[in-house]
Amino acid sequence: MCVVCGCGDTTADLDYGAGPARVSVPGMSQARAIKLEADVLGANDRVAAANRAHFAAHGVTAYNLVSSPGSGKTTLLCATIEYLKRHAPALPLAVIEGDQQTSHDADRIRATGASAIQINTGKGCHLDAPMVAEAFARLHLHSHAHVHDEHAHDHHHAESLLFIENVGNLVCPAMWDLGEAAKIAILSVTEGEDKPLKYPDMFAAARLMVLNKTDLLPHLDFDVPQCIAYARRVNPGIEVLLVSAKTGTGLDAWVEWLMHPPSA
Ligand SMILES: Nc1nc2c(ncn2[C@@H]2O[C@H](COP(=O)(O)OP(=O)(O)O)[C@@H](O)[C@H]2O)c(=O)[nH]1
Ligand SMILES: [Mg+2]
Repeated sequence: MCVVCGCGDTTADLDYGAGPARVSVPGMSQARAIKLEADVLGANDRVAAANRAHFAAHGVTAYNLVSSPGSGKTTLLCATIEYLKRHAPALPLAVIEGDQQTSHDADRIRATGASAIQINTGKGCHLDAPMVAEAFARLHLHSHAHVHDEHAHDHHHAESLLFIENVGNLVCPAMWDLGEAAKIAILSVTEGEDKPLKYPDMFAAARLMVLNKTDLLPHLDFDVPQCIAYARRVNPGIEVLLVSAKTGTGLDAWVEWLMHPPSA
């Protein structure tokens, strides 16, 4: 007899996502949990839609970078900004940084010369659309003079870029729409190829999976084709790029992807 719940089975695995709410909240019924989630996400999604319209009106292509802590989001952003400074110096760009505490990452971005706003979420484990709306209002990205060249009305070519680095974890940011053109999941090869299967919501929500730290592959057992197969099992349409933010390998294709945002 199991001493915790009194059931007879002491070996069966536990699944707290099997109920209709897909989540267990102590002290709350499944029906109440569903209602609460619908209310909160509904409020968020209305602001996300306004963000999306606001970005479009200003020619801003926004990307929501999601990953576990330490996969290399900030390092990749710094490398991307340096790359763009060399190859597209006139392209306006800015960064919104999300972390529970500190402005370390915004400071790292500002050191490249780019504008950055830090959002500290306190106990929060993800950014939400109202936070991004408030941060965007502080950036001057939306007040830049539009360049009406041959690309100005070409919706397949980004006029300006907004990078949103979400709070590092592979769970919470998955279901929060910030108004981005795409979520981009960064997975470093030190994390293990099974992460898309273990955290399927994140990889299902992402348009692109970037495998980072490929410079370390010679030292690891990480199976790249297996990882891509796992990611496509949860999201058959997911695109994949391999990069090393440290050495610059793969940055050409990465920037090419960013500059030609996927259609909705
Ligand atoms: N070897 C290697 N290390 C990297 C690479 N990208 C990031 N790192 C390191 O990984 C650590 C975490 O990077 P950071 O950008 O802070 O990750 P974040 O938490 O996702 O923003 C730092 O020590 C980086 O120097 C890479 O491509 N190769
Ligand atoms: Mg970071």
